[in-house]
Amino acid sequence: MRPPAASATRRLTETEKVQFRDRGYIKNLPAFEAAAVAELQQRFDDLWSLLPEGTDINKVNCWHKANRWVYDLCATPAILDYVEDLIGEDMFLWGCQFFCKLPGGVSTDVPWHQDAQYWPLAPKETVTVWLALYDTDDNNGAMRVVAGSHRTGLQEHGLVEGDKYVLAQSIDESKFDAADIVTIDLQAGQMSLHDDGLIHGSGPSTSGQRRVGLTMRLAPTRVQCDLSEWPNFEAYLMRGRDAYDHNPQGKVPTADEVPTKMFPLSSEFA
Ligand SMILES: O=C(O)CCC(=O)C(=O)O
Repeated sequence: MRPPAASATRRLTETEKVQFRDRGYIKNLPAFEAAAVAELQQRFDDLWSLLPEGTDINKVNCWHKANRWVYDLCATPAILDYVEDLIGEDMFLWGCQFFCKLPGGVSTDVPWHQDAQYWPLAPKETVTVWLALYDTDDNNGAMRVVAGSHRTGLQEHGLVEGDKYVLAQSIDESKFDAADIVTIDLQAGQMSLHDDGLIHGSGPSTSGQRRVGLTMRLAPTRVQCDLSEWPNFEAYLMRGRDAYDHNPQGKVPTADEVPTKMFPLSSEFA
C-alpha cells in the first residue's frame, strides 16, 4: 500500500523563508486534503495497533526504518519541496517519530527544549517537519514555540523525571520571554517546519481530543552524526547527491513493520 498523494504542489514564498530565518518556524503549510487525511488517520490506527501491548507510541522512533508506508510518506515530493527551499536539494532523512496526545496515553507533556542541544549532529541544520494528522490547537496540546529563540544560542537544560514527559530535559521558563510563545495550531493535513535550535514544547490535551503529529527530521548532507553518541544513526538520501558520504546509510524497508524502541537499526527490519 502507498500513502496518499499530497494536494499541495506549491513552494515556500520569500516571506515564509524570511520568517523561518528570523523566527525559526513556518506553520499552516498545506500538504494533504480531507480524503487523504482520512487515509492517514486510518493508517495511524493500524500502525498503533501493531505495537506490542503497553508500548508508549511516543517513546519509539525511526518508523521510516521499519515501515515502508511511513518511509514513502516521508518521501512525499510536496513535503520535500518545502524543505528543499530551506536547506537545498542534497538532503537526507534521519528521524521519524509520532508525537501524540491520546486518551489513556501515558506521556503527554513535552518540556521546553531545543532539539540541537541533545542531537550529536554538526552543523546544527536539521529541519523538522511536523505533519498534523488531526486538527491541533491550544485545547489539545498543540506544539508551542518561542519565536526567534533559535537565534539566541543553546540554553542550559535541566533534567525532568516522570512518565508523563516525552523528553527528560527541560529549559526553565525564566530563560525566555513568554510574549514570544506562539501556538503551532494546524488543521489536519497541514504541516509546520521548525529549526533545530528553536525552543519548543507542548502540554497535555485538556479537551480529550486526539492530537497526533508525525515528525520527519531532514538535514543537508553536510551534517554529520557523532556515532560515539548515536551508534545507530543512519541517513537516507531523499534528494540530490551526497558528496560527503560521512554517515552510515540506512536500508529502505521492504515490509510494514513497527519500531518497538528508540533508535533501532534498519538491519533489524525486513
Ligand atoms: O509534538 C510536540 O509536542 C513536540 C515535538 C517535538 O518536540 C519535536 O518535533 O522536536
